[in-house]
Amino acid sequence: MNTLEIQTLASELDQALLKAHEIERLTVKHPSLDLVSAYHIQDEGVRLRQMRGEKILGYKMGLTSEAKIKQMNLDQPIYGILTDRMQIQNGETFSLQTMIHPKIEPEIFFVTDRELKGKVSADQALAACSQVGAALEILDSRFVGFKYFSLPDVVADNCSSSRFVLGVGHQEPKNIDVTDLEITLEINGQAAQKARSKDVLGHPLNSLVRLCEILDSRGLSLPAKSIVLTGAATQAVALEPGMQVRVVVENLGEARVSVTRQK
Ligand code: OOG
Ligand code: MG
Repeated sequence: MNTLEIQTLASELDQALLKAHEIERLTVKHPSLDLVSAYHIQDEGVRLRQMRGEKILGYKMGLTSEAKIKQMNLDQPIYGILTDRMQIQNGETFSLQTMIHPKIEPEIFFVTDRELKGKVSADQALAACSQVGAALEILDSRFVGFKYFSLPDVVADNCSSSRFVLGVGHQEPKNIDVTDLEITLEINGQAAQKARSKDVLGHPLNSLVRLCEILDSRGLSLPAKSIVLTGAATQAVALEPGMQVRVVVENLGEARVSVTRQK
């Protein structure tokens, strides 16, 4: 795909994001869109956000658990970018007004202290991290009906990212074994989804390993001080006005957020 096509598709997605209207998935008109071009469209979309003053805070991995692979019918880990304007503070109430068809899902996050370059092992990833905790991710797809049948569509759309919330009670990764912790997503005080941290690629650190692999294959590295969402271990749940949502991860604390009653 040439530069002009990449810019045009990135700008269509960017307008859909800004105006909160859905568009047809890209592969309807561009069936040969591949992952390489899809990441270029994502890069261009991030550049448009940076031109509006947004700062990159980190990365989100997607499709790292069976539950998500089944829900979305897509089968390969992918990444998107997180910016400062996507962050909601823990405990905040926010409105769905700027979103099309939002969903929410529980996540485990890490923060890196040092750059991770090239292929890295889970131990090297662990040694480079200074925080691990509970997070919520709010997804929104710019595509009609939150449906797409190909990875390139979702990668181009910055992996359906919309907002994220980092929790309280996070730990220093070297002080805690995060292999097999219970993760609970509560909606209005009731458990709605449950999973275990090992459901994320066998261990959430493997998500960082995969992220570094994908970045390396693109000639990039994972910068120091990056937030990384490792991918939901459960299915995402549709967000409705008035909902109160909380994630609790055993030994890693919790994150919560509320949605305003009016859309
Ligand atoms: C893609 C994003 C997936 C996750 O945690 O697996 C994701 C989607 O579900 O639309 O964020
Ligand atoms: Mg996610």
